[in-house]
Amino acid sequence: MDRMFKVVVCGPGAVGKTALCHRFETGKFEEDYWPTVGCSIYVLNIEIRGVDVRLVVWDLAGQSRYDPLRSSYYSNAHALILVYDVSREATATAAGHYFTSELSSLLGIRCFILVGNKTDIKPLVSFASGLEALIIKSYPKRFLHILTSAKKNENVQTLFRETAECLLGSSHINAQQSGSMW
Ligand SMILES: Nc1nc2c(ncn2[C@@H]2O[C@H](COP(=O)(O)OP(=O)(O)OP(=O)(O)O)[C@@H](O)[C@H]2O)c(=O)[nH]1
Ligand SMILES: [Mg+2]
Repeated sequence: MDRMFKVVVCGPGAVGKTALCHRFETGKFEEDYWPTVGCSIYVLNIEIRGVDVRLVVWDLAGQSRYDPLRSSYYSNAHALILVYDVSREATATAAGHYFTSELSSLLGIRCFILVGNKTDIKPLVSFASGLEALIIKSYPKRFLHILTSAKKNENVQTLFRETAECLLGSSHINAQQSGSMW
């Protein structure tokens, strides 16, 4: 194993954090909602141009009853993936609150990926520019915004591969500038 990184996936409840991890790991999608209890760990192995990258992904519970627990999970994270649901504007607002209260001043974050999930329900998102601007202020050179559908398996590979690329320091998001991609 060449390189190993800790990646934390967070965001409000029922936006599809677990579905994205599960889709990447197993290729499957679960229609039923089974809220994560505390935190689940996924170990995702990705090969990037001959380098084996192991992402140890901490998939955090988003329901508000877990708010007091979450801060303990962020320590030593290399990358953050913040997920909202493109079909529910309130989840972008909630993601903004997450960002301000928990994520804006973490140390050691090399890559920040904002994810709008559920594009199979609503293909474009019109309300996330404020959230983008907020995050870019704290992570100007390490930010990417990706739209996904765990259900249709759209951009899920891209999400985790770009995360691995960024962590290796070889991604365009590190080398040049932040931007949106979908
Ligand atoms: N249509 C659609 N539904 C999705 C998608 N991703 C997840 N879902 C559904 O949304 C619900 C919540 O998905 P989860 O992955 O459990 O959500 P979560 O963000 O992990 O939720 P917590 O663990 O409570 O924080 C489930 O019913 C999923 O089937 C998607 O891309 N499209
Ligand atoms: Mg979950």
